[in-house]
Amino acid sequence: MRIDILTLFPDMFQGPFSQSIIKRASDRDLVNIVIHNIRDYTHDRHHVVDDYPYGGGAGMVLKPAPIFQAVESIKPETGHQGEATGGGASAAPVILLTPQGRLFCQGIAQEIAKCHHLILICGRYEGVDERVRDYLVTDEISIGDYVLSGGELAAMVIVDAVVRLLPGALGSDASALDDSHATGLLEYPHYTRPPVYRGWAVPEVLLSGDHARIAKWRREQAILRTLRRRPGLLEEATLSEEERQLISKTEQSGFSMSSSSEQE
Ligand code: 6GU
Repeated sequence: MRIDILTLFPDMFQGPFSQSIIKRASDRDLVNIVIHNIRDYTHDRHHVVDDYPYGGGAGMVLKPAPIFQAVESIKPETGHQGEATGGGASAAPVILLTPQGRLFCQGIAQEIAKCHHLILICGRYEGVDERVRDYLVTDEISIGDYVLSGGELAAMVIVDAVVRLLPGALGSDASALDDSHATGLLEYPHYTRPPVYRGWAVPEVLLSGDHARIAKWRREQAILRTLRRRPGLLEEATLSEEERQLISKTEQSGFSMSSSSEQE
């Protein structure tokens, strides 16, 4: 997968992208992340990227030309513009990171992880000239209902969530399957040695070696944790009849029953 990121602050990406999963995925050529400074696509002497808003008002607006030029210089380079793609592979999505975008979630991460090529534009200042939205961008994404100073941190969040889904990016491909949200549920509790720490014991079932019992316990814990912390998520989750009964019973008992650690 190739990811091009357009930003006015390329240095912000150096730390996060040179560590951990993203670093390993880059080293293994699972992903090629290319950071572009929007300022490099200006042609005037002072490399001006922003200007006053028409109609007045506070703040500056990112000019359209450098952003269009950056995207157009990337597309032919990667052979996606107007190219016959031989079925399936479509042009690279051009995603603007903005608080006005659709809300990012695991489903969108999975959708993006299927792309061969992706272009992310980090908005800044008061905004971006609307013609970038109207004639260049194919999607707008926000990472939550709060305002960041720019799209850079959002781009890092999205790249992290997407890259860890690429086959081979994690130590074991199984590890992403149980993640919180991957199943539509929050994750079950984890324990490691020692079996008793400061008098607090690991749930007995996990030491039993009975894999079927362990799987059942984990699934129940995931459901109960989701019910208590994020009940809205259960509306979308795929649950068995038995699991729906567990939920009703827990709700009827005023959430007091617990099959061990899920008491909070
Ligand atoms: Cl994508 N950008 C900015 N500036 N703020 C945000 C955001 C994006 N997502 C949430 N807040």
